[in-house]
Amino acid sequence: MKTSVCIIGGGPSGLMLSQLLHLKGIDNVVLERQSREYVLGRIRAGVLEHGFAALMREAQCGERMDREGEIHEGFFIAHDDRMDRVDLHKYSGGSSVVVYGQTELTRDLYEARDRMNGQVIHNAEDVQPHELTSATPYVTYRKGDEVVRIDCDYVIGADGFHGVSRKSIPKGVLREYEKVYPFGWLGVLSRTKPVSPELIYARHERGFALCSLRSQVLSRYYIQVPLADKVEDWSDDAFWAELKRRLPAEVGAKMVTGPSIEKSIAPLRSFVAEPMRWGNLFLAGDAAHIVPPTGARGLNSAASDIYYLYHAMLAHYQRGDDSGLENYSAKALARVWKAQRFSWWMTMMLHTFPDSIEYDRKLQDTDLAYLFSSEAAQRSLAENYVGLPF
Ligand code: RFL
Ligand code: PHB
Repeated sequence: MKTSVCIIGGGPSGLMLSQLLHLKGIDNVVLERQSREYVLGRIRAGVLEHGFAALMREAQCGERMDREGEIHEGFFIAHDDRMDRVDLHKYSGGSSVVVYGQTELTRDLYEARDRMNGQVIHNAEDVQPHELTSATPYVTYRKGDEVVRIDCDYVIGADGFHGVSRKSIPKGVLREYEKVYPFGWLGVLSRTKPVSPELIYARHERGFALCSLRSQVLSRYYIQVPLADKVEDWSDDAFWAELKRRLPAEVGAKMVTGPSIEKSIAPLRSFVAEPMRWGNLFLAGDAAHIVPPTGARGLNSAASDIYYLYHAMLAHYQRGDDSGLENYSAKALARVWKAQRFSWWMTMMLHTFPDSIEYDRKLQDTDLAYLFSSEAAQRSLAENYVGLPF
């Protein structure tokens, strides 16, 4: 098989790039290890910055997002039994975020790829890129007993943190920066009315909590848990009781509880791989960087990678201009590190650290006190949360 761009990974990053390139007549194939049902069963991001929403529209996939997604112009930070509101709209110069689940967005991208007869190959086993520094790279995968070879100009590694693409960059070239946090988030999805129309990030001595939502009838809640905890350790009743304890009393009292329809634990990690290009391999999204979910930046950092790659590929195929491809890694990493900084800061300010000393906790108190006493600090939070320009 021959194509221009072979994209490894059919998550939001890979599908979005595939759709954008196809709309401009650039031939591509997506190889996904899992089935479509499996990919759509993962409950992940809920908050999209306006830049991501704009890219969805450009990919002609924004219709349902614009109809069903909710525009949020602010969120709350709960602490010390009170709630302070961050006015995103006011402090970001009129911007906002869209609350629309990653599951729905991925479904929209799959449907768009189907409509255009895009090539998305599921259950592709043993995907392996080859000859990445040559002018004729190729990717192989196995389907049953058959090994299929795809010759291409470029390989895109959009295969997430555990993918194969990053691992094909030689150890002497790849530099990895990582910070692992000593806790995870236990998330519950439930068919209940959300406790608040806007998100609540809660700092509490028992641990962080987050009240989020997917719609007015579907709630998404998280609590910080020790890394050793297992999902089976947490009954629904125990989850709701702990969540309520970590919220201001008046919020906890209003909480509507119900059976969980999904429950999972995600460990928190900050990670960056440099460079994001090696020969004709380009990394994008979680394959190259991970943030703790506290700042809602993960998928949004993938969006800027895709935006830069898309424009670099257009310049190459339409005008023979390779400057975008040459600059991709440096340009993407500059924005990636800003998302790292913001997510790290939100995480440090709002979580309870098992080995913290009283001095650390005083600094956390002061961080919050400063935030809500300074318009400049709220402006800084808001511009990062709605997304720095691409
Ligand atoms: P994905 O989604 O991991 O997709 C990669 C795809 O590649 C496939 N794959 C392979 N395919 C072929 N061959 C191989 N060898 C392969 N290895 C893997 C995988 O099956 C998969 O389908 O990466 P992508 O596309 O870069 O998208 C990244 C986002 O998924 C991620 O950044 C966000 O979910 C992070 N995130 C959030 N981001 C936000 O912007 N806002 C949020 O509110 C937000 N909340 C979250 C989050 C992530 C969370 N978890 C579970 C980590 C909340 C949580 C709890
Ligand atoms: C979510 O709704 O899953 C969500 C929202 C905001 C975050 C992280 C996760 O910061």
